Amino acid sequence: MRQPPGEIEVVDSHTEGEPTRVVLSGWPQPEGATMLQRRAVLERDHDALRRGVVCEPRGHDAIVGALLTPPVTPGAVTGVIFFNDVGYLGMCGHGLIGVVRTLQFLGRMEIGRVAIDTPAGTVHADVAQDGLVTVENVPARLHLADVQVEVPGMGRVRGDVAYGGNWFFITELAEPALDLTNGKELLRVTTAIRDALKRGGITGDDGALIDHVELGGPPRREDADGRNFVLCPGAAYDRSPCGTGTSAKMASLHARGALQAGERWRQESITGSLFTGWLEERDGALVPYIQGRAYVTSRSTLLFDADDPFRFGFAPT
Ligand code: PYC
Repeated sequence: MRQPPGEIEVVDSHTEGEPTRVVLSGWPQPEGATMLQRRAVLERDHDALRRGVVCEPRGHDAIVGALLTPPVTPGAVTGVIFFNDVGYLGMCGHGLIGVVRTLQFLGRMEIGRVAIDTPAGTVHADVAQDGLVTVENVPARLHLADVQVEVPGMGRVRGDVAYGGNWFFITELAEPALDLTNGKELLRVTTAIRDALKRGGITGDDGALIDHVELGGPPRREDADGRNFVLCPGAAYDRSPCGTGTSAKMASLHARGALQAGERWRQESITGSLFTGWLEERDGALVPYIQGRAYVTSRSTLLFDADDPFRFGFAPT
């Protein structure tokens, strides 16, 4: 483990309820010519810092961290590697909206469109005068339709495996209802599904772990088309409608003929917040767009006291 820094400067925000912690300084930059190489370095050498920034006692399991790195493609404004209570992500839709609002808050970005490098590829974000952010994500696709997985205590669950910057299993269950008061039960059943997918060897491309499970259901808001509950890779659920999850969901709907290119899909989250999404067909790929809002909530300095036995955090589950 490298010598830890004494201080890490961060800006916190939330995007439609889901928190993002952007690391501005104090974290040693990972080496690597590509974002994937840099993420591998973080996984290998910097995992204690990941826990120290997002896990308890400084954070909690719903926080997504975002380490800013120098860009790797010409014209990109920054690179970003997202991380959470258990590891590192390919892309993060809510997190990207948080990053651009943070850059704007810091005076590092104007209104308009920017390119940002992520391990999943280069994405774009457009910030409007009123703060609405539109993310142009990496291409999304349906990978496996109507997969069946045997889940202990639940029987056979059928769903789609789709990619939207992360890997998702997308399904609907008769119960529990997609209600915040059922949060613990929803976490239990989606975790059981995720474990069963792993046991059953059901994966994304090249054996990629399906680490997000997305339950869909009817909307409660009049301006929404569907409501969701999304289990994130660790112990938390997404408080926002999940940008990469909405991208994957739209690819699944599109493959079933239930969403045309350009048609709006308004995705409500378990907390009642909303993303508006749509797909664009480009060179044989489906490019998802996600619109939402983020708000900066604090700017602070995390202190790493060498005598603190919990300075590198811990994940309770
Ligand atoms: O918005 O893509 C997203 C996301 C992934 C995990 C948490 N949020």
